[in-house]
Amino acid sequence: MTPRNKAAAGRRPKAADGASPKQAQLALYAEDASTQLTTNQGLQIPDNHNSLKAGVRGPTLLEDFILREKITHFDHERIPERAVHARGSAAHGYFQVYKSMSQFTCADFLQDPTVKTPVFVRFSTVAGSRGSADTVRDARGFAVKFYTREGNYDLVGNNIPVFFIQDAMKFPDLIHAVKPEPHHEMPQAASAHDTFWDFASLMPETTHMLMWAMSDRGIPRSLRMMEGFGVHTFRFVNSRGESHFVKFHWKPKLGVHGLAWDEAQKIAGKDPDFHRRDLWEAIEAGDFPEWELGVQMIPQDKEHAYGFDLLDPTKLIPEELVPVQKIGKLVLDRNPDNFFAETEQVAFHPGHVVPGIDFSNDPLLQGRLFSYTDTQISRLGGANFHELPINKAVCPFHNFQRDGMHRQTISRGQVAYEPNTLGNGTEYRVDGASGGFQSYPEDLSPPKVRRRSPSFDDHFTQARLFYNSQSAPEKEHIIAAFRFELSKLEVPAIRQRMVDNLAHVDEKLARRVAEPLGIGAPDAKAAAGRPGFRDHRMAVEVEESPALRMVDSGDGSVKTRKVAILVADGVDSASLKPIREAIEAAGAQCKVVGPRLGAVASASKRQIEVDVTFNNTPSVMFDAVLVPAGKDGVEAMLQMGDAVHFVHEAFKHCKAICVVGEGVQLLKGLGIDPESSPPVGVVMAPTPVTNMGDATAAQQIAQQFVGAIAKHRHWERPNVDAVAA
Ligand code: HDE
Repeated sequence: MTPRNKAAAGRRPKAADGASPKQAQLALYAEDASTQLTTNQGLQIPDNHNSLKAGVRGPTLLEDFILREKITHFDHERIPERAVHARGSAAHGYFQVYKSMSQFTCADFLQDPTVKTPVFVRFSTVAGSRGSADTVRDARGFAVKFYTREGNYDLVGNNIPVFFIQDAMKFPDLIHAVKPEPHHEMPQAASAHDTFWDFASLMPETTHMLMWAMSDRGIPRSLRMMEGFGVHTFRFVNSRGESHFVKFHWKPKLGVHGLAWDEAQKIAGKDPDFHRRDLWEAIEAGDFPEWELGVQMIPQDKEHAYGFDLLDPTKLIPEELVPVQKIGKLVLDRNPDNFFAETEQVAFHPGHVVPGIDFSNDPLLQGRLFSYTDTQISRLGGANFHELPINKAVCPFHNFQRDGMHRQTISRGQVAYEPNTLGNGTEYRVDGASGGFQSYPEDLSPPKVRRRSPSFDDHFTQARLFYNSQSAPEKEHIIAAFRFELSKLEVPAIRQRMVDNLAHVDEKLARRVAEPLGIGAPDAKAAAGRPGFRDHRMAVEVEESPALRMVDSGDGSVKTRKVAILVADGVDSASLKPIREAIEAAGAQCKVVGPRLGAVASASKRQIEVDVTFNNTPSVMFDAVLVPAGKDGVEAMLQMGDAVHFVHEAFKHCKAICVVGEGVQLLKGLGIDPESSPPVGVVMAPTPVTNMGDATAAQQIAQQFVGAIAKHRHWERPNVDAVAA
């Protein structure tokens, strides 16, 4: 064990030390590294370097069962990756309700505020393979497994509250269109290719989710800084059998933040594990990510009170119409012990529900209820995947399902059927009289039809609502993202169809998107004439919803933000100290970035330890940059392309920057006049402060910098596109 692993292992709860029921259960399956090697049958292995041969230079003998066992196991180490959401990262934690929700649902885990329900949460991208990069433009999965006392409940959601399609029938088409193209398997983990936009442009019901995917929601800064949504309308049912429709929301404590697109693409190369690492490191450091569970509830008899259909998964319920009530919190406080056993083998399913939570007739949800068990059977090699430790319920479970691949349970006795009298000697019958999960007895008198409801026929009003609700820079990001994606298409007719559709969201948006694409002006009429087009406009109930934008979200704290402190021989260490202390006191994390590992010498000949280099950890790994004073140090950095690029790139990506004294020289070339007021998000400390005789002035500078970091990004910073970085 490395010292770090040892420390982590020491910290992790074992079965006996008050761990959650799930941790206690998992501990039964855990094993620690051992110094002795055996075969799978327990036979000690005498030599783990040499196979059994006929003479030292002779051929290997078939008899070598030790070699065969080892190679055979290796040959079968891989399982199929998930058909979608293959790339994921997960963590353990708990959920705690704030107060009893018994008025609305009888779900046991939503009753008692003193109960901590263990959870396992897996975040994912959708389109990419298991080894693809984290920061690609995509929706993110947000799947929560609650190990409740009534069985497992899975809330299998996304970070976008609506979906591309309205009916499960179209899911395989959608996924085939977005995945790498079948003839050459390109591009990986990207929607910027012809087949995706061909499909999207022919299916205007995708428009609303496209707006979200092209916004900064598609490139989250961190898994810890994104919202989650159950997407579909579900039902809460209370003990009197009364039903409320419910939409689920996860609201992150750290706010909702995105990357710059240029930054996201660079990170995909510099650190493809960016989100996975960020989640892992935050939990290891004790900065446990936290979300609040929010619900929007609608009484059963108000089902038709809104202009949109609650069953349509391309629609959200504006928070201005139905407020989100926060009912509990989710905390992730423990990394998995083994990626494969936990993150890879976990099997979610929207049909894993508990009494008090039920489905709506959303046709996308209805299709999902079939798909998830089905897919696990091939992915996890049979019908017994519920017995895998990570999937196993913490409450007792029992039925007469038997046998199958990899069965673990040893079911005792003669009886494997119901009703029976032989099991325990008295008649045993399950007839619905003794509780358990009761489906909501919805009144249905349907004709059997294969048709879309006309109430699903407005494809643009909420896309427009989303667009209108964005701040000016966020609108620009959406336009830029559409331009990027559509510019990658080889077939101009697809670009044209797409902008024709966008004209139904917003004329100006469509025109701006079309400008650099080498196509004609957007033609709304042409779009309206195409098959599949539906624009039966619903009443506009909300014109603008501030809850849909990301700017200014969060509690204004800088907790866990990453700040780079640039150094070289000759920087002024005295000017760094008070600013660094203030940043760290506010909860941000500093790393000293220098030209080489080891240490540099400050102007006053103090040693400054370097954590990472300009070259191995570039500016895209940080949220903010601090450039100290010190003539010689700054001179040295000006000679280093990587150091200059670091600052220019951070500027281009609208990050908070603090330059002290001569450090301002590193902004040279950005057209910034040190004498005039600095650009938004840039804090300039005048030279006297660098001498740091004046502690109050230093404090003020530090506080300004912390304030700038808390804003996350200064998207309104002008002319960043002109920066060559
Ligand atoms: Fe999924 N989805 N999905 N999905 N989905 C899967 O199940 C599917 C949909 C979501 O971390 C698969 O175990 C169909 C919406 C997440 O393990 C598969 C339809 C939402 C995850 C599947 C949808 C999701 C999956 C692949 C349309 C947001 C990852 C592997 C009818 C509410 C869970 C697996 C994890 C995974 C099918 C639509 C979220 C193939 C058929 C809408 C977060 O069964």
